[in-house]
Amino acid sequence: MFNLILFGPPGAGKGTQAIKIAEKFGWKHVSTGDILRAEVAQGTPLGLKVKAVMEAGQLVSDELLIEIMESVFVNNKTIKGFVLDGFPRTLKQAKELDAMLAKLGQKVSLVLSLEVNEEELIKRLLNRAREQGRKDDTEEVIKNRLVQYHNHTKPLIDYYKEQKLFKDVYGVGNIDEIFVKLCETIFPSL
Ligand code: B4P
Repeated sequence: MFNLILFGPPGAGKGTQAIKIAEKFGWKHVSTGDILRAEVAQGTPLGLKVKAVMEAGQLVSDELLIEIMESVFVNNKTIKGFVLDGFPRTLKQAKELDAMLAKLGQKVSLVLSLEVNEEELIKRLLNRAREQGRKDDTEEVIKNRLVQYHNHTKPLIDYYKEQKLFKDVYGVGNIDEIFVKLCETIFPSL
């Protein structure tokens, strides 16, 4: 089983590229952002719990995310591979992910990071706000999401570099060209 983590700040193109990668290799795309937004949209008890947190651009608690991911792994034991998009986002989540995978006799295969400058990130997310009206894409909330990324998620780079699992790809430019670079990084022989 190939366990790919697609990594990067908000707006880097994780969601965009994760869908394409999952389709190409027949892997399962798991976006914790999409899972949480679906819970909010359906008004489930979990959705009601996380709505305000997400709309403020804060991170949802590690405990809830770990519970969600445990059920993803339990329910998809026969899958060929995963593209994890938006998880892990904290060191605690990363360590729990290692433990969850170890229980299944698995480990993280590769962490691919999309490198995009902050000006471009803000431009993309404000553009998405105009197109899709996502509540966490306002200028103030975007700034908060970037602060959360710098404080809680960026430290994971060193965690994965130490394990020699981390690779980065320049994420500005044409979506299809970035996709080709990502595929070549996943399987250099392609
Ligand atoms: P996510 O849904 O993961 O949102 P995101 O980080 O903004 O990434 P996203 O996938 O949306 O952006 P993308 O780069 O694809 O998380 C939302 C919230 O959920 C978090 O703030 C948090 O509250 C909660 N959450 C989720 N996971 C969590 C976790 N593990 N722990 C705690 N909380 C969690 O795309 C951005 C835009 O750029 C799109 O409009 C796209 O079309 C465009 N784009 C993509 N590539 C482009 C390119 N090359 N050129 C131009 N535009 C491009």
